[in-house]
Amino acid sequence: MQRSRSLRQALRDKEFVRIVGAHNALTAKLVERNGFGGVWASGLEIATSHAVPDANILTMRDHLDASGEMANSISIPVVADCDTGFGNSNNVIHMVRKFEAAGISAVCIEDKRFPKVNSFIAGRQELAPIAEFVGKIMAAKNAQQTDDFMVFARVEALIAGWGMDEALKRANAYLEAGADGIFIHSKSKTPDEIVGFCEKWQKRGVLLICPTTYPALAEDDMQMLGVNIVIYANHGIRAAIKAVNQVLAEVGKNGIRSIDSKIASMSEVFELQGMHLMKKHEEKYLRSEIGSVKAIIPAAGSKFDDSLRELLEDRPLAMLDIVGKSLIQRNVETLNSAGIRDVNVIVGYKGNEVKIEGVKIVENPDYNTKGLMCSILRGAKEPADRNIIVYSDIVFDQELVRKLLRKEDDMILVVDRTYKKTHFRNKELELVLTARSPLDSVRTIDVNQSNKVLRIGKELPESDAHYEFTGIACFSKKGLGILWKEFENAKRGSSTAKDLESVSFVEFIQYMIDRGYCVSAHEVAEGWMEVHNSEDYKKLCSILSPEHI
Ligand code: SPV
Ligand code: MG
Repeated sequence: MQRSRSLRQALRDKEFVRIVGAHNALTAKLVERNGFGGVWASGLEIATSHAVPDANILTMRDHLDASGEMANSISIPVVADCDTGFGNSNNVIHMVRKFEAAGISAVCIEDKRFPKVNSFIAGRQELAPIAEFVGKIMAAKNAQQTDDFMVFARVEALIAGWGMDEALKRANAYLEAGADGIFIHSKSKTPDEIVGFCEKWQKRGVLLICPTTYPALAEDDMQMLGVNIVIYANHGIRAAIKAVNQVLAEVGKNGIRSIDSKIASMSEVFELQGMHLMKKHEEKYLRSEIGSVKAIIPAAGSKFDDSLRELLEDRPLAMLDIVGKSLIQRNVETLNSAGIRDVNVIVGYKGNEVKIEGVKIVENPDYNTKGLMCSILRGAKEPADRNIIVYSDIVFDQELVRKLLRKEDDMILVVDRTYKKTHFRNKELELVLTARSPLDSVRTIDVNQSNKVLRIGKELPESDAHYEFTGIACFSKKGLGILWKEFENAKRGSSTAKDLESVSFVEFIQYMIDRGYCVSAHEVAEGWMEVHNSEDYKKLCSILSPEHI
């Protein structure tokens, strides 16, 4: 239901509507969250938020901007406090068109002379002649475009000290001129004056009150007196002033060490901003030349080299601390800086210890019985245009990722030609034989020649191998789809489906090659390192320590 219709409908349904003052989108959102029926775009609050007097110092544009932002951020009705209408009837016509177009449900104008001053300020409280204000109401009603938009007329006779009869006379005249409701204002410290008005008014039309100075009047009594809308006009901003002052005073004295429990959490702040929704939009709409990109990091396994045992007592390898930052955090940051936001981490062994923000965690409870291939496929649901798979025990630089993303082949493995120089690493390497030999030179350029993987695996004899697989691969949407399909077909067709579930990534890649699929090799000689054992670990820490950098 449209917002303006919902306010009119609520009044038609004889609902008692509570509206609360706000001065911007954030405060309007807080009003909505607390279950109120609408927002009062308060002139006092908007002026205060600009640190100027509530005395028509701000322009109509200032009020319109603030009220429009409020309407834009919430779905409950906004009633805009439009002071005296920002001028004469001509200004009122312009005002109604603008406020209605901005999604405001109702405007309220008051029968004081321009420039007005806030009703609680002693001294100058000049009333406009009745005829002049009646003209404004007629102008406003004729200017509105939709039937549901409402114009409320505010009677300031009690504020100005002109007495009850004058207040009733004015209220009647404004209702007759077409006002959709009368806002009767009082600055009395007790409810008596308003009660007196209500009794004489006898429910002649929609009635609004603003009990700032007479808070003792209970809502039940208001309803019995025929009040339809109560305006709690300024409690939000007064709460904010007090809370901000208290917190800042404490911060001034003691710093921020023990302040967190007294302020909103950052996640609450992001929630109010709508960050969650923005992230969803990003996934859907933020596209680059290469289309959408997803990263998959299988980090479920429980195996690691004995030399790392001491460092990994309470955590999986992905959480290995490298100079104050976990291995996985470093990799996620690298992927993010290469423009990849959709990062999926598959966890299993000590999965609860994988604490990292901004990624999707995918659980693999079968990490003990199922192999790497199963883990990867868990994270590969809903493939993107390009899908990067990265082992969790390596680090790499963003340039490598960027280059890889520029390649168009459907299945690409990043292979390193320098492995022979480092093969003392005492590790079973995943070796690779390709159709073309490595670029056999120290200095070389990437000529973007494609090379085809012929064989891959730990069993490949070193004498036959050209490269080592780095643990980084890239699949197009089509390539990943084929991988999925072949895995499912193999499971279905094979009498050894159980073995298939424990298959490693490179074992399945060899299976794909054997079935005639083309897997390309992207050759590198730098840009990545593994953390296989404590030697690797120490080397990496020294490279990444601030002194080294
Ligand atoms: C406002 O909130 O700006 C009002 C109500 O007009 S009052 O401050 O009570 O006049
Ligand atoms: Mg006001």
